[in-house]
Amino acid sequence: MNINLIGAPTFYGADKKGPDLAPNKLRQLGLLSVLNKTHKVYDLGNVYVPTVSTEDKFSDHSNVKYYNPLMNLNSSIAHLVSLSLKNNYFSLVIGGDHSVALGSIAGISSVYKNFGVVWFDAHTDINTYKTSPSGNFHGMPLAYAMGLGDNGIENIYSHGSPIPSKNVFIIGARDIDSGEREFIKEKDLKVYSPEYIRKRTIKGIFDEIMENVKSSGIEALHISFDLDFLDASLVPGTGTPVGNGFSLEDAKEFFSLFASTNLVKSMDFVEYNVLLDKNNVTGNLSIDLLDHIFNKLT
Ligand code: DIR
Ligand code: MN
Ligand code: MN
Ligand code: MN
Repeated sequence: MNINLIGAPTFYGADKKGPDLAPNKLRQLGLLSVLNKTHKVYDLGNVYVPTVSTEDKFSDHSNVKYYNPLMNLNSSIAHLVSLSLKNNYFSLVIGGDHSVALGSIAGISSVYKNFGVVWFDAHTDINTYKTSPSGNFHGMPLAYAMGLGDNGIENIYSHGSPIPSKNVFIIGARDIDSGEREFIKEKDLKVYSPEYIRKRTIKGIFDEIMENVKSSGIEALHISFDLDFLDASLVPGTGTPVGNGFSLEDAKEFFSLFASTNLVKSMDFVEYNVLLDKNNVTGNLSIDLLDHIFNKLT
């Protein structure tokens, strides 16, 4: 297939430097040659992110850091993702922190009427400005994508619309804030905890999700992969690592299964913090995982 590679070099959503360096670092570590093994890759470069001083982080919104630059970045991402999908190109967005997923989802929503989001993460990222304990945008993108909190998806991209909560599947969450727990209950969100996954097996979870996908008539899937889905011991180079997570083999098993559906049209790979990494272990692991994923996708 044809792939558009889109770098989204920001740390603003995490308020911790390092993820902004990830797209170029992954290119250095061989990302293009891995993708080119089985696909034709067009590297569109990195989307422009303006420099904003730390004193100005709350200047656009009293509860959300770097609100305007992140909404603008997401608007650009949405535009590129939309163009990619309309031309039948796979969209691969390399963060950056997880705030950039809002742009992907907004872009997809302008092309597919009924699509699903599979969110691999130790967190659920469904805080709003009202519930967020940190004010960090990377804890909020799924909420914005579902139309919770401020206008998010409706504002950043004129053709985008909120994704219904029944089309969202969150895999691996184990560090969930109290406001997020309320949303999960209220919206009856499908959140698969490590305990539940281990009990039901990875294939069992996949089958459960695919039953929902089929009964909802979902025509495309977006995978949003936060590196902290993996166990903290495996990923020193991520900003908010959490224990009781998954192995690289677990992640590969999930990806092989989702790839086999032929429904995956786009992906985010986020939260690789280059400055926190030790001897490139997280960087090299990322390349290994991306190699596996894109070998399976056809
Ligand atoms: C926490 C941490 N739930 C917050 N979130 C994330 O700040 O909202 N860490 N996404 O990766
Ligand atoms: Mn996340
Ligand atoms: Mn996370
Ligand atoms: Mn946390």
